Amino acid sequence: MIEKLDAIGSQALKDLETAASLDRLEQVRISVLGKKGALSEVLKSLGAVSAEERPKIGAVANEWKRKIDAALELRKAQLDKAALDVQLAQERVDISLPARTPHRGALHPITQTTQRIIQVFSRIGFDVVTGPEVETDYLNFEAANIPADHPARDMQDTFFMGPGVVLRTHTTSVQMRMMRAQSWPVRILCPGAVYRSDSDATHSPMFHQIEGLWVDQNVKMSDLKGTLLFFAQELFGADAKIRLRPSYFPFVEPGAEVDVSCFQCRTKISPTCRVCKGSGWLEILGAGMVHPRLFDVAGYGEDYRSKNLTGFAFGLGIERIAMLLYGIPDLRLMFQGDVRFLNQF
Ligand code: FA5
Repeated sequence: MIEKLDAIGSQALKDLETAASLDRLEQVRISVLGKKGALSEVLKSLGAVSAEERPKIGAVANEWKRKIDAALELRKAQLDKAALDVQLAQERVDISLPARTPHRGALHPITQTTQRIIQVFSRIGFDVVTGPEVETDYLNFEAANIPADHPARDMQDTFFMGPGVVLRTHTTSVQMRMMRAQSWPVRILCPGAVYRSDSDATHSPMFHQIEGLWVDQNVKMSDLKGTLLFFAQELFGADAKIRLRPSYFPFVEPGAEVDVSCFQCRTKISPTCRVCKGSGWLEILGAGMVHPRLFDVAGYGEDYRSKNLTGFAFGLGIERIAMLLYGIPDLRLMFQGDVRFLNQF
């Protein structure tokens, strides 16, 4: 029986050594060690052997089983490695091929402009706050001194969401929210999207504004002028000038439109300048001193009357500033998602 085991064992080792595939390896394993394999069959007949012989034969069988397992393991590792080598050779990457140029993204001009404006005002102590785009008619209009029958409502063609609810037409609504929610002093900057039924090369139904509000004791019109001059010079250059023209906004008194000197014309106004159309000035925002009625709505009325509480506010269109800063001729380009346009920023 020992001879038989030796014959099976050495044949198995030979077969394993020459097995050329994992399938063949498995076949050899089953034929020797499987339930009906040659080695197993011999072990099954062990019962017929004398008790004396049995441990010897058992030991020989176990030794062969160990050798065959080891040989199986070794050959499997060799075949696995060979298969991996073939796969690696097939999948070899040619690193000498020229690479595809990655597309570089950039922040949208509206985002860049917003960030630049926020940077300027945060240097003089303005905190950024935001509010909802779907707003009550009350906070968008009534609280800002624009009652339902007020002709000023026509200045901002409104999208109504339902009774008493609008898409905010300006960021002045955030001013009103903040003042009602907290006590003075207030020095805030409110950026965000606003909506009006309006569409042409310089007007979009959705656009962005930044509102500024400073409320404290003895805030004066000259503080407003100084703040806006600082802003204009930071954004458009140290030689920028501003001028205030009287204007009407129901939530300020007095109110003004603010122009910045044309940064294209610089020292001499050119009658053919495409930026300022020869006027030398560019309108950039609306501003004024907070209307006393707003202080009543905010609950600041008594301090306004007894503690000389005053304030200024201003509101600007971010697309308009971006158009000026980057020389963008049509506002609609900013909303079309055309990468040829966006790549330039
Ligand atoms: C206002 O919205 C006032 N709330 C601003 C203000 C705040 C004045 C505080 C005084 C005190 P106006 O309607 O002018 O003002 O809009 C402000 C700016 O938004 C405009 O100068 C313009 O640059 C921009 N704007 C207005 N309508 C559009 C539009 N449809 N598309 C793009 N920009 C617009």
